[in-house]
Amino acid sequence: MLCTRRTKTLVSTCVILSGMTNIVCLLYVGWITNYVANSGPKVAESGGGGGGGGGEAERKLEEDSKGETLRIIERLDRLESVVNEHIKDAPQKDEDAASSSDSASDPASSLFKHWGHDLGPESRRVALKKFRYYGYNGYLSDRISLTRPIPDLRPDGCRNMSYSSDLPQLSVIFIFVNEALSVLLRSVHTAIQRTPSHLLKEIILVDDHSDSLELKEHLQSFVDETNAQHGPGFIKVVHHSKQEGLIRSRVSGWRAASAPVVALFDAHVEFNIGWAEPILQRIKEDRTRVVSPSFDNIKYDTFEIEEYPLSAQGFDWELWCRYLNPPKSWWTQRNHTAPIRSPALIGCFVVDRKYFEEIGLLDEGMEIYGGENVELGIRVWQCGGSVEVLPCSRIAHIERAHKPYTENLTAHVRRNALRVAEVWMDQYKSHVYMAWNVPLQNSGIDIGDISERKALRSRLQCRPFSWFLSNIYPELRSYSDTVAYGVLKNSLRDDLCLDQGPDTDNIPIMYLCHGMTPQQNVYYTSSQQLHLGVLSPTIDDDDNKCLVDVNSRPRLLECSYAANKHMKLTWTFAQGGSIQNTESQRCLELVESRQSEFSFQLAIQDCTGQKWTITNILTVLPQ
Ligand SMILES: [Mn+2]
Repeated sequence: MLCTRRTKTLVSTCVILSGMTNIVCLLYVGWITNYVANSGPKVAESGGGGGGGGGEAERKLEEDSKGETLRIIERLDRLESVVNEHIKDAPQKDEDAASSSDSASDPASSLFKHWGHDLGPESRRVALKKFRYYGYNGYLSDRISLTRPIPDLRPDGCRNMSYSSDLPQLSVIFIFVNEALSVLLRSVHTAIQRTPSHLLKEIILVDDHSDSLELKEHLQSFVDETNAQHGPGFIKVVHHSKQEGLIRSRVSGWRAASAPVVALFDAHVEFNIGWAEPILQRIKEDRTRVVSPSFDNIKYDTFEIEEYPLSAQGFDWELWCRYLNPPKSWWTQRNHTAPIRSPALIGCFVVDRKYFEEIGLLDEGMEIYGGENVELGIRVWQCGGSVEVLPCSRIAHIERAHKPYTENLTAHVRRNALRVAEVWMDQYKSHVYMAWNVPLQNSGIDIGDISERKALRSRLQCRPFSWFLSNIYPELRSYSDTVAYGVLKNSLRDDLCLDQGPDTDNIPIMYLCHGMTPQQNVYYTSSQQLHLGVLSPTIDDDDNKCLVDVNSRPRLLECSYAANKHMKLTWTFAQGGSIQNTESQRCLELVESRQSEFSFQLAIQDCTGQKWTITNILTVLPQ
C-alpha cells in the first residue's frame, strides 16, 4: 500500500511571508513542489515518505495563526536545505526522468544515506543486495528483535478507554510475496503479543506464490512451532500456485478465516499496544463499519518509527490513495480519540467477516495492485455502510523505497482505476480518464468484465457518486468544466508536446511526447483556461497550474493566484486552430531556436496562424 501526503498550498506561504507578490518565492515553490514530488514517486511505496516529511508542519490546525506562521518558517528552513542539496546536483532533464524512480535507480545512495556508515564492504554488499530485493533494509531487520518495543503513539485519552467485555474475536490475515522472513515474523509476533489472546482466534498467512528460498526453508517450521504452543490451526498458511496479486490474496485470506471479524494487513507491519480493542468495539456496535487503524511509518532504511499525524484516507483522480486532513467536523469535537470519517481506505482494514461478503468483498476482477481500497471505500459508503480511521488504534507499516516484485505497476493501477470509474462514478468517471490522460471512449485498455460489479451495485441499491462527493468527500475537487484534455501538439512538430518542464522555473516547454502523466497533461476549460500538469486532487492541495501570458512570455502559475492578480490566463482555442490570449490577442506559438534541444521553443507572439491539436474533446470547443 502506498499513500501520498500533501496538504496546504506553498504559494500562500509565500504570500503570507512576503505580504506581496514575490515571483522569486513562487519559482522557489515550483522547484520545491517538483522536488518533493520527485523524491516521493507515486510508483514507489515511498510516496508517503516523500511528502510525509512535511505532513505535520503542513497540517492545518485551524485558526492558530501564530503556530501556523512558526510552522511555515520551520518549513521554509527545511526547504532551504532541500534547495541547497538540489542545487549541488541539479539534474538534467534526462537524469530527472531516471530519478523519478528514485531509490530504485540508485538503491545504494538511498540505503546508506542515514544508515550503515560503520559497515565493512562485504556487509554493505549483502545489505544492498537485500535492499534491492525487498525495497527495505532486510539486513537490519534480521538484526532487530522480533518483539522490539515501539513507542506508544496513541493520543492522550486512549489509554484509559474501556471496552465491552464480550468483544468479537479476530482473524488476522497477512498477505505477502517474497517478504523478508524477519519482517514477516515481526508482523506475526507483534500481532500475537499486542492482541489480547482471547480476542485473537487465528492468524492466516497468504503466500501469493513467493519464490524466496528463505521463506520456503523457514516459514513452515515457525508455523509448526507456534501451533505446537498455541494449538493446531492457530496459524494457517494459504499458498497460491500462481501470483494472484494483492486483491485476490486478501480475498483468499478472507475465505480461510473463521472468526466473526477479519483484519487484513500487509506483512511488513508492527502492531502497537491496544490496537485491536477500539476497532472491535466500533464493529460490535455497528457491523457496517469498515475500520482502519491509524498508520505510522517504519523507515525503510533505519527501521525507526516515524509518527504520522492523524489522517483520514482518501484518493486523487488517478485513484492513488492519499492521507487527508481529518474533516472539519472532527476538529470541532476537540477530541483526538474520536473516530475520523474516511472517504476510502489505504488498503489495510478490519471488517465484520459476513458483512464484508454481503457488500461484495473486493473486486476480484482487479489485477495485481491498486484501486481496490478506493473501490471498497466508495462502495461501502454508497451502499449504506461507513468507513473510519481510529486514532486509538495504531499500526506501524514499512513504506518501501521501491516495489521489488512488480513490473509496470502503474498500468495495473490505471486498469483497476478505470473499473472503479465505470462501475461506481457515474458521470464523474470522466475525471479518472482525464487524470490518466486516456480517451473516454475506445481507450484501448482492457478492463475486463464489469457486469457482476454493476449487478452488485444495483442489487445493493447504492447511492450515486454525486452523493458520495457532496456528503463524504467534499474536499475532492471536481472538473466538470473541462471541455478538452490530453496532450497538446503544434502542427510544426508533431513529435513534440506541451510539457510543464522541469518545474524549477514555471516555464512550460516543448518536449518529446512520452504520454506520461502528469507532465504533459493539458486541460482546457469552458472558462478558457489552459491547465497543465497534475489535476489538483483536493482543496488542501496546491491549485492547478494555468498557462499565463506574462509580458509575452509563457508561464505556469497557480490558476487562482493568476486570476486574483488579474493576469492574462484565458485563451481561445478550437481543435486545429490557434491558441490566442483573449486579452493580449497574442498567440502561443513555436519559434525556431538553436539553443533549444529540439530546435523549437515556445513563445507568445503576434499570431501567424500556427495550429494546435489536443487529444480528447469532451464537448464542442467554444469559438
Ligand atoms: Mn505495504
